[in-house]
Amino acid sequence: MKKSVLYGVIAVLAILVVALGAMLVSRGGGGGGEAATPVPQEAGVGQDAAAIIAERGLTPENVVAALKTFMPSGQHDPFIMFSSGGHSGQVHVIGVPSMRLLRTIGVFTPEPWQGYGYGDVEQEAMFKEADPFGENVRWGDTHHPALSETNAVYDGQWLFVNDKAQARVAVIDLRDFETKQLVKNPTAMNDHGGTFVTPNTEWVIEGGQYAAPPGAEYAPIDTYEEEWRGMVTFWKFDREKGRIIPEESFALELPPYWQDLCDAGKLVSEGWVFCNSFNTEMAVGGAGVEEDAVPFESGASQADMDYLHVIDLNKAIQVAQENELRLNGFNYVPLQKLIDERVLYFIPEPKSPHGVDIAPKGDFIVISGKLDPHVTIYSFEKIQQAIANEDWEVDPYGVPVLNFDSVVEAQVELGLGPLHTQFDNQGYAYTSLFLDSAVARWTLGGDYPRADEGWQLVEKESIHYNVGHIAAAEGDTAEPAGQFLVSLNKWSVDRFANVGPLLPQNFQLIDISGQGESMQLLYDMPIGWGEPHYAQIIRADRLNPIQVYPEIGWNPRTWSKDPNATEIGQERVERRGNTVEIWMTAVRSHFTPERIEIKKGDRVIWHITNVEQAVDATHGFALPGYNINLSIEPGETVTVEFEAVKDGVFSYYCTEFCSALHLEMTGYLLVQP
Ligand code: K7E
Ligand code: CUA
Repeated sequence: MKKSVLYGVIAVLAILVVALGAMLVSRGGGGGGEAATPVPQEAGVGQDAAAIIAERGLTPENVVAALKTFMPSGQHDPFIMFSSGGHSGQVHVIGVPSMRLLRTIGVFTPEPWQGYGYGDVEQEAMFKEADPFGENVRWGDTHHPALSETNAVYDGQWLFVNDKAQARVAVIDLRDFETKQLVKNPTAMNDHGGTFVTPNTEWVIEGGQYAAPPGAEYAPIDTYEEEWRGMVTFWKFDREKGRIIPEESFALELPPYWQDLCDAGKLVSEGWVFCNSFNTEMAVGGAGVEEDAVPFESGASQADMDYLHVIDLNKAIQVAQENELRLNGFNYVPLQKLIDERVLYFIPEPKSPHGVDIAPKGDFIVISGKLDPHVTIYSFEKIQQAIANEDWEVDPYGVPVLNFDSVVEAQVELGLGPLHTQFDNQGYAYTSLFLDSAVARWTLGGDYPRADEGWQLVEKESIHYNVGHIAAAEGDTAEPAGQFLVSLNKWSVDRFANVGPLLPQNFQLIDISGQGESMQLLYDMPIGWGEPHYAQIIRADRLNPIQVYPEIGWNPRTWSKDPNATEIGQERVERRGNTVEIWMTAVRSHFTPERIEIKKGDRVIWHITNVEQAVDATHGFALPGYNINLSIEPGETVTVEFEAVKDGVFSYYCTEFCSALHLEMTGYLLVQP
């Protein structure tokens, strides 16, 4: 719809609403304030917009909000959001502004619809390679998705995400939206400050969280200051291969402060990395059991300042290349080296900070102290000055601590519990306020469009409730798009129908497009799959995924034709000793072969090729009793391997309703005793 037409419709509807006058029940803003009207809908209310508005008691704001999010059937969203799935271990792909869930990407947790983690030999190998310390872990706690960037702008090619629980990083290919690699960090048990990418995606940053003895070894708690350590890891990403190269990656040994989020410098600050930390008090907990112990929540919150870690990445790379120390086989650069070679600096930051976010031009670093009502803004230029002037003291480990007053640019009082900041294209920054349950909008100084207004709070929009991250469209890049912001709220309390005591989280869509106008809450989306943390929103036209694999018999892992690709007419079953190998095709509406006779104890290698080239013509393959479940997209070849440990008759069948004769798309595996 053309903008002028859209505004025309909005105007007409608004006039109708006003004309209806006393018939209307005013219920506050567009979704904010009180709960939505409980009036049951009658299907027969008809085509008359004014009658529907009256019947439902909608306000003009409600109507405008509905128009702004509505996508007529067949129309696509202009933005796509990649949201962490929290402890679902997955990534979720959502259209903005319609807030329609487009798909789930299986990442750290098996996902049945995609046949992810149910027999595909290459996926099994991928999971095994990243198994933490030999355990078969099949879930993850995804926190921060990171889209690949070129010149600090999303390029739509790759997506990374971390698993906080097990310190793992995943590589997702945005050609087919599939997970292609999982890596386990051998130096740590858990992480948090990842993933973030450098402006050209050479490095994927994975910051640590809870300090521990390096390599997840044992050391007594009274050795905390000497033996326990924090870390930040830089994973080398090879764009050509589309893989992280562990042999070229490295970790930095850090003091046992609890490193939290990181962000990579860009443009003027390219080559530098910023990570914050809390518990620089080095509290060791123990409340409730140990005498005289102080619980973490107060022990880690005593000091007024913690340390922003400032890392010279180019120097770090150099030092890592010369470093010989390996921890569990992984390049691990000792803290003393970082001090001697001037890789690492600290800056005091108030108070138990959480988010660190770099402004679009790379010139300012914004810190939110959870226990401080301000955001603190540091100037990259001043940081460089302070380093050049050696304007520092040292921390107990000998790391230079730059003088706070020398590097701070501004502090803006926003409210209670500031956490994370995003940016738009109008000179505004946005910060989530957890305790206030609000999103604050404030102006950036420097040479941003609203610099003449100074660094100051403009307005706050209430959200429901307890916002963690916020995601603005391309709002952490060098070219923010503005327009929309999603507030990722932890609690929904009364926003949705009661579904029992485990409540969904609430994604609230906010319109931030108004020039000098207020933000407007547009839409609530319940999230019933785990607790998302961060999300990134990319312009849809930057993505260019395939719809059908390029050739029949494609292997999505190697991104080439599979040696076991099978064409129609080449299907066969071969036996070598007690190994049975099957080359099968799938097409609407049959598998070939449809009967396979083997013996108990046989080793089975089974290749299936979907020979379709039609868009959306996916076939599933379920083999009950053997825990095998595949999704074979058009053109794909998948291989499963198993031992026929159970005799009997097993019906394999297609799980995707692919045609009128889909139910006939089946066959028998006969396993002789
Ligand atoms: Cu604030 Cu893991 Cu980024 Cu949750 S984190 S909210
Ligand atoms: Cu193939 Cu149903």
